[in-house]
Amino acid sequence: MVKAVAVLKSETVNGTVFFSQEGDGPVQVNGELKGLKQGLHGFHIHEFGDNTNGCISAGAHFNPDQKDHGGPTDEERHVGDLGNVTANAEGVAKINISDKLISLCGCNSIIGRTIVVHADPDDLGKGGHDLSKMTGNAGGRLACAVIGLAQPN
Ligand SMILES: [Cu+2]
Ligand SMILES: [Zn+2]
Repeated sequence: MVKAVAVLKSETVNGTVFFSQEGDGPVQVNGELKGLKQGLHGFHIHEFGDNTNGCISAGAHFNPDQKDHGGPTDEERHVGDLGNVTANAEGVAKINISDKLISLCGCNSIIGRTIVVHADPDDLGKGGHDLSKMTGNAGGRLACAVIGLAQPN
């Protein structure tokens, strides 16, 4: 079992996201984010674990296979495309995702990269906007954090 964690903290949004993986199996992504506007918010792994210029220096979506942006269940997607999280009326988003493409080891490893939650919904590549096939047109980066290894226990 490999475990990882990311602690997000910005002026408005904060929370913790936990990752775990058994062997080559899917990665379980669990956690909670607070301080969001009610509704959908794009949720991705971005390429770099570089937050020197805030969330901007994390770069684009993690995309080792040079694909177009998509939704998590699509064949055509970035490895980092985890879709959306949904915030309730209190601004809390509970995260409970199982993803087969991201990994905590090997070529698709997300360790040392950045998790980002966005201001707007990710259109999963289907919105018809110029940015749909690149970013899902998910708007600004509200909060982010570098994903680090955690004690497996
Ligand atoms: Cu993103
Ligand atoms: Zn993407």
